Order: sequence, then structure tokens, then C-alpha cells
Amino acid sequence: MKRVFAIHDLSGIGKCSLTAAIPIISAAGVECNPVPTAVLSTHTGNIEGYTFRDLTDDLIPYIRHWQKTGVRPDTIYSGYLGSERQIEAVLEIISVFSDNNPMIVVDPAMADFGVMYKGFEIEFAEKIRELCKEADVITPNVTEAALLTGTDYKADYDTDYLLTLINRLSDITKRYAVLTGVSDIPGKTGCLVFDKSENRHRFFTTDKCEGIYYGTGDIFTSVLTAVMTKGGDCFTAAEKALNFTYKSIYATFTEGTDTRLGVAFEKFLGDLI
Ligand code: PXL
Repeated sequence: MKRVFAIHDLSGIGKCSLTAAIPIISAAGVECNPVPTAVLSTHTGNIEGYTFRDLTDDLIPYIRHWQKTGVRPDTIYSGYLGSERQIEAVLEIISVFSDNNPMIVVDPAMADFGVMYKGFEIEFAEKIRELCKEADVITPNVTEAALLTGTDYKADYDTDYLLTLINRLSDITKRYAVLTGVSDIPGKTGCLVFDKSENRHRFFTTDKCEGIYYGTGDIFTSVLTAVMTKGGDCFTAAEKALNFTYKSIYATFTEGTDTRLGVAFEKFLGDLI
């Protein structure tokens, strides 16, 4: 079996980060070894009063123990990181396992809708950029892509703007940039995949459900990571990830549940088996 080291926080409620990565990657038949960066009672988006236990000091001893056991990753996948020290720890983890030449997937989860997530300063983007430079695949949304490339954020963008962003992102990633939550068709959403080695891009499109759906970036990148770890190319993986994420959002949209609590991805895990 293939093996992914998933470096994210564990948020007890909200179905994002590890609580999305573990079931999704496992359902796809890939072993997911979690490296928890922090434990929170919920994610931090539009919910007050959450607990936050930082685990930064544990990360290197944790991974050194794995190194001694002889376990090696096929993929290292990082998501939401809480501090610059955590980014440094991920860089160290990548370097510790570099002999195995794992695929590196970095979701630079730090911002959305033109603003940084709660608790982040703008300097954080500079450091995440360093991490993205080590990645074979990066999966920013438009806000994150704008921050990473020093481009002005536009809420109302056109296709030229998206192509500018993706071209600038290609200077940061080693191979693929996947821009999430975008479309070249008005009223639709989806993603834009760019392969720098072949200078090729392609849009994938789905319908759009109105509302803010928390954790969906993590769900998307977890499916993408699983499929690519099994040998799928990035374009196929992005299409599968988009369809899975759309189905999960649509189920939540029609049920009308509190979207801060995450989307109903569990209903579709069978699709990944
Ligand atoms: O990737 C989303 C995410 C993950 N983890 C935590 C978050 C968020 C988004 O707000 O707050 C703790």
C-alpha cells in the first residue's frame, strides 16, 4: 500500500484538516499517517471560543521516531499550519525523508474571500511561499494565489486574471499548480490545473451552490492527494476531487445544515473505494 504523511491540525468539529484527510485518503486505499500540528475544538472560521493546543514542539521528535521505525512516505501532504515555526518543521520533515523522494503536496491554507484566516499576519504568506517552492503540487484558492504571487486580489475576476495567477504560481511550484474555487464560465465554479513541465492548463467545472462551505479545500486536496499517490495524473485527480467535493457540498446545500460544521462528505466515501 502507498502511504501519505498528512501534516495538519485536528479540529474536533468542522470536518476539515485531519478529520477530512484521514477518512478520505483511507477510503481510497492509501494509508494515512497523521502528523497533528495542533488540536482545536473546532476550526477557526466564524466560530467563537474554540480551544487551541499547539503541538509544534512535538513535531520533530514525533517524526524522528517514525524515521527510526523505518517507515517512509510516498507522499508528504501539508495543510493548515498555525505558525512560521510549524512551516519550518514541515520543511525539516521534507528534508528528513528526502531520500525516499516522496511527492510533496502543499495546500497553502491561510486565507479566503480576500482575507487571511483568524490569527494570521501577512508575513505568513512569505513563509508559506518558501514551503510551496518544495512542492510538486500546490492547491491555493484565489486569495492565497494572490498573496503568494504578490498580485492584487480580485473578487470579480475574468479568465485572463486566472491565467495570470496560474502563470505566476508556476514560478513557485515544482510542477503542478491547482487553483481552486474558480471557473472560466460565469455562474459556475471548479478548478484550474496547470502542468508546468508540459506548459498545459485545463479548467474543470461544476455547478455552484451559494454559501460558504468550510473544509471543502481540505476535502478537495485530500482526494487529489490520494489519487495522485496511487499514480493518477494531476488532471484526472483534480477532476475526481472536484466531483467528490461538489457532491458533498450539494448534499449539504439541499439539507440546509449549518455549513460551519462542514459538508456531508461521508455519504460519498464509497465513491473513493
Ligand atoms: O483548511 C481549513 C482550516 C483548517 N484548520 C483550521 C482552520 C481552517 C480554516 O479556517 O481554522 C484550524
